Amino acid sequence: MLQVLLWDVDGTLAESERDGHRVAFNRAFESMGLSWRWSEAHYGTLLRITGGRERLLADMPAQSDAPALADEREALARELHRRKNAAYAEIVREGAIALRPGVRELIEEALGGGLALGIATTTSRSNVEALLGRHFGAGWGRHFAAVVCGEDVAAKKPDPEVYLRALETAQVGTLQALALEDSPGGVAAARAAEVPVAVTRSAYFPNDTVEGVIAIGPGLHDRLAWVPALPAGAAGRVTLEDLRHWHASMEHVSQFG
Ligand code: XBP
Ligand code: MG
Repeated sequence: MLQVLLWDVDGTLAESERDGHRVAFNRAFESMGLSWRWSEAHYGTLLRITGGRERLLADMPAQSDAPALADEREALARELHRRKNAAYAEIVREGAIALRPGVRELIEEALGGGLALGIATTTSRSNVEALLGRHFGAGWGRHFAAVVCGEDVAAKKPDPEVYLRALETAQVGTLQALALEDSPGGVAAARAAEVPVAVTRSAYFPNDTVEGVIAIGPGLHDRLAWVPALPAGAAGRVTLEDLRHWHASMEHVSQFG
């Protein structure tokens, strides 16, 4: 039986990449006198690499003025990442990053309906604190049985570690959990941990191939646009009952991009 909802953060709780992390990376470049700027399209390709510091290192070979030595690159990536996270928190505090439609309602319904909540993300803890603090207030952590972030794992998604730790912390088995994800890497992580996963398509992963998930849809705001189709009912957002339905039937569906 379903007992805990494990939320991915970037792309799932909020469209935080294009107008949040990307803009913050560019502010960090500027603050260090670097001419590097990540366009919306280029950032989309970089999102294949999970983790902001890892993303910075992956892009350095393409920058002619990046340091030559591996140690220097590491140090620069670390400082840029620190500045990026500070800038991201600022952007979130200014109110620029909304929750995706249907997210707040589902979280509130879960809290009222006896379903535990967890976070399973590869983003930094400070980013999670900023986003959830902004939208649910300073005491948001009280409502979450597990909050596993990038710093808590040795290997980020698509490695299953973040999910395995979330299950362990929330003290539930794989089949008592449901992961909500938006990216192929996130889906791979949940599947490798054997956690059933539902996909809310996001701006940067609108058509990517997704296989072996229990539901796929354009977002939590429209329950009638999902695969597998839900039993007839009113139009509107995806409800807890809808998640329980998918989880109980555990059909495996795929969409090919
Ligand atoms: C998405 C990510 C993160 C963020 C940036 O994480 O890959 O790397 O883009 O985060 P998820 P950091 O979808 O699992 O929440 O800069 O803090 O690494
Ligand atoms: Mg994501």
